[in-house]
Amino acid sequence: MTPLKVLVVEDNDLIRDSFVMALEDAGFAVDASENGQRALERSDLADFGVIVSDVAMPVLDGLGMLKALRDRHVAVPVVLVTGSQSANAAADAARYGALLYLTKPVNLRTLIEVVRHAGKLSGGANRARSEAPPPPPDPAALAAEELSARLDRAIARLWMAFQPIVLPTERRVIAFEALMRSDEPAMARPDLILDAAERLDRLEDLGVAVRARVAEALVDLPEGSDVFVNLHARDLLVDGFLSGAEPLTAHARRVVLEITERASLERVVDLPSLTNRLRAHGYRLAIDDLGAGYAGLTAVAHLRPEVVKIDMSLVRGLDADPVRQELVGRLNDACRRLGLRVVCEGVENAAERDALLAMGCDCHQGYLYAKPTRGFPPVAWG
Ligand code: G
Ligand code: MN
Repeated sequence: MTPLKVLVVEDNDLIRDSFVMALEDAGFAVDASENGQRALERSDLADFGVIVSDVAMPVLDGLGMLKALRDRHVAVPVVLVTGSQSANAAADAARYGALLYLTKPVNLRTLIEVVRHAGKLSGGANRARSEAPPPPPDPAALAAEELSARLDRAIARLWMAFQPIVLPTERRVIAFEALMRSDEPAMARPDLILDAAERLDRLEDLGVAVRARVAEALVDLPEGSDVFVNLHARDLLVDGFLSGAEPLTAHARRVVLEITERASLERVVDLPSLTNRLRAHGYRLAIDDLGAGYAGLTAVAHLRPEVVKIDMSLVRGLDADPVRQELVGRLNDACRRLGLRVVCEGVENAAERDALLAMGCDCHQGYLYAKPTRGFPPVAWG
């Protein structure tokens, strides 16, 4: 397999060299330019599968370069690296389709991971469309069109299932998590919808539709309970999200925004100011799936959430597993000392429930109590 070609655009020699070396060591074919203008002048620009670019550079900065690329309809994934913290830059970057935002100092392992991910999205090839004649219809392109039509249908037939989050000892429902579902048969599973939206770069459309459906359902949200809404990284950067245009904002005091995956947070520049603004509206924040995949402890340090949700992979079979007990117990203790609410996800049977309660984990979600369904399902207290 030919290695993915990566262009590093960075004016600082030391940083540029360290990026180039790390990416070369990871097996990429790497070249470098010292600012955005130099990068745009390259005759081989169309050959790169991923561009990693600094934001602040002399002559032409990263956002200027990104805008010029998009004006030329060059769709190569761009990973921006910034030292300065500016929410406007983040919004601009999102508008011009930057794939990801990393803040300095950049962890080189993270950089490699992000470039690898970006390379998968580009298919390793730059798609320069403006100068080139229209490509012949190939099967992959037709598949994209079909996928897009399916996603349209899935969004048109989108609805929200709700699953209770409970305090079993008090037999009290404190909230419902909203989970995306669709009646489009080709996209019955939420991961298929998310996957399509991500591949087609239409996460924003999907997020807007989801939050509109949640806002509609809130009319019937039982008294005294809140709603947990899953959010994708990019949703935070949408212009309207913090403005009156966001339908959830009117209900923000009853809304907990669940955020997952590490890249979500790294994409967002000036996270503290963003989360402050969200909180000023009344939103609370949760780290979803803690302990799974990328949702690590640093997410708690970064986001300072009000709620953490312990992933069901740590809950499964915990009653018979001293390692899971130790991990969940310690996590629960640490989070509670920080004043956070801890929700244990995916509680499926009475043995798991009782073991959790014995460890002081009092807030549960899972099939044992109710499966996600249309409307707000009743709880089986057992
Ligand atoms: O990533 P997140 O935690 O938002 O995912 C929630 C998903 O977990 C939903 O799709 C929901 O249907 C599923 N789920 C909820 N409770 C349980 C459970 O007890 N067991 C299993 N296996 N899945 C669950
Ligand atoms: Mn969730």
